[in-house]
Amino acid sequence: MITAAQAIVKSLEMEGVSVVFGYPGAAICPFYDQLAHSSIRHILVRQEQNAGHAASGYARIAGKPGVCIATSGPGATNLITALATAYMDSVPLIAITGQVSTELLGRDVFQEADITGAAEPFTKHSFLVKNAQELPQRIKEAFYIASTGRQGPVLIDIPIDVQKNMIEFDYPQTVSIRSYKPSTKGNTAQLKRVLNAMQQARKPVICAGGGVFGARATKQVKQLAEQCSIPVVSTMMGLGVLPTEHPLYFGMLGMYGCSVANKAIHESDLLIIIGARVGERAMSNTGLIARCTRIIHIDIDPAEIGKNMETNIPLVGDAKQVLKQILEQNPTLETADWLDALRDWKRQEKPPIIASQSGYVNPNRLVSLLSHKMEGDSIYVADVGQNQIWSAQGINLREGRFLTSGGMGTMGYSLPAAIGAKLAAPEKQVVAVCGDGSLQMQMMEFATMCQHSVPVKLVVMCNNRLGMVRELQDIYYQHNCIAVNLDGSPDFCKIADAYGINNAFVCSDTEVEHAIDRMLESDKPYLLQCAISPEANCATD
Ligand SMILES: Cc1ncc(C[n+]2csc(CCOP(=O)(O)OP(=O)(O)O)c2C)c(N)n1
Repeated sequence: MITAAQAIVKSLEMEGVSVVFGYPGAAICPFYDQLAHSSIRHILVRQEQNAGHAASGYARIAGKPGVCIATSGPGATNLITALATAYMDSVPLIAITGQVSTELLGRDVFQEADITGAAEPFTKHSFLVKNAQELPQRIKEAFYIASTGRQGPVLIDIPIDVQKNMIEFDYPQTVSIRSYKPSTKGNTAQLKRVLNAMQQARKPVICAGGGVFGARATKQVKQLAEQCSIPVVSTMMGLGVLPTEHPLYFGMLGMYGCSVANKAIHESDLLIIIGARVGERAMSNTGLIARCTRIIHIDIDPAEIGKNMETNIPLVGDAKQVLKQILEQNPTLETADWLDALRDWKRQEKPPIIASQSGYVNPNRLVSLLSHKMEGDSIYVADVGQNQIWSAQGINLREGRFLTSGGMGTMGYSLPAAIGAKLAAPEKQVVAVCGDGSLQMQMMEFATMCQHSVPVKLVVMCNNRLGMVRELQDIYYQHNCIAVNLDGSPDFCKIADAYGINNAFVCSDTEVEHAIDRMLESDKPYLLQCAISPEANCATD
C-alpha cells in the first residue's frame, strides 16, 4: 500500500514524465512531499499561468503531454488562461491541481474553487478524483485523452485528503473509454474521392495548419507536395511545415499573410486543408466552392470539418496516417502551368518592408536577420502583437519550429513557452520574441530562467506602446489612441542586470547584426532590447 500522492508521482514516472512545471500551495503539499523522492525535475515558475505555458512549449517540442501543477483556489484559477491557450492550439497538457478536503467541497472554504467546472470549456476533459483508488486509472486516462485524437489539455483535481489516502498501486497498461474512440485511419470511400479529386485538379493547393505538427506529419506533407508537385501555403500555426525557401512553398495566408498565398487559394481548383481550424484570420468562407474550388479537409476532429468552411470531401483521421494512405496510391498530377503562374505572382510580390528610421531598429530587418542567423533547427517563439506578425511575416524557417499562441492570442506566452521548449530540446537554440507590453506580463519568469539555468534568448521589441492595439486604433478609430502608451515601463536591461542576465540595447539598424551575433554566441540567458518606432505598422496596405 502507498499513499495516493505517491501513486500520482509513480504514475507520472510510468508515463515517462521527466519534468513538471508548477507552483505549490497547501492543498497540493502531499504530492510535492512525494515528488521530492522522485527523479522527476520540478521547475518552479513564478506564476501558475506560466507553468501551463511552459508545459505547453515543452509538449509542442517533445511531442508528448506537458505537465503542470498548481494548488487549489487561486493557484488553479491562475492556470485557466494557459489551459485555454493550449486548448485552442490543440496542445496536449496534463494539469494537476490540489483541492480542499472532500468533506469541505462546495462550502466556500478557504481557497476553494470549482476548477473542474471553471475549466470545463477549456479542457478536453476534467476529473475531480474523490476516490483515491481510482487515481492511477484516471491519470492513465488523462494522458490518453490529452495525447490522442485532437490533442488538448486535461485537468485532474485531487482533494488533499484523497492525496493522503492509502491505495493498492497497480498502474493500468491499457485504457478503454467507452464514449471516446478517435478514428485515426481515413475512410476508404472518402479516400477514393480524395484521389479522384486530385486526379482531376489542375490548380491544387495544400493548406497546412498546426495539426500537421500535432500529428508529426511534416514529412508526409512534404512528400505529398513533392511527389505530386502541389504548392503549399500555411496558416500561422503551420509555419515551418515546409522550409520558407522550399520551391513549393508560397507563404502564410490570411489577413496578415502574403498576397501570393491568399491568391493561390482563391485561384485554386482544389484546396487540400490539412490539420487547420480554418480560423477567420486565416481563411474566410468567401465563396470558394461557388468559384469551382473543391475543398478537401483532413482533420482528426470531425467537429472541425465544415465548421468554418463548406467542404466537399471530409476526411477524418490522423494526418500522418491519412497522408500515408494517399501516398500509397502514388497519385500524380500535372501542375507545371499552375506552378509557373504562382512563381510569377511571387516574383511580383513586394515583401512588407518598413523604411529604416534613425534611432530605431527596423522590425522586418530584425526578424529576417535573426532567423537567418539562428541555427537551422532552432525554435523561435513569438509572443502576441505586432512582434508576432512581424515574426510570422519575416521569419526564415529551415528545419526549425515557430511557436506562438495562435488561437487564443495570449500575451505573455513567449518566455514561459520558450523555457518549456528549451527543456524539451536542450541542444537546440531557443529564441523568444516579445513586445514591451507582453514582456511585462511575464517578466517574473526571468527568475525561473536563472534559477534553473535555462539559456533562452529573449528579444524585446520596444515601441513603448501596446503596438498592435495602437495600430488598430490608428486605422479604425480615427487615431484615437487610448490606453496604449507604456510610459512608466522600466529599463529592461537594468531589470536583466538585477537578475544577472546578460543583455544589450540597440537602437539602430547598424548595431543590430553584431548584437544578434553576440546574443546567439552566448550559452546563457540573454536579453536583447531593440528600440522600435512607436509608429511602425504591420498591416500590409
Ligand atoms: C492577455 C492579453 N491581454 C490583451 C490582449 C490584447 N492585445 C493584443 S496585442 C496587444 C498589444 C501587445 O503589445 P506589446 O506586447 O507591446 O507588443 P507589440 O504589439 O507592441 O509588438 C494587446 C494588448 C491579448 N492578446 N492578451
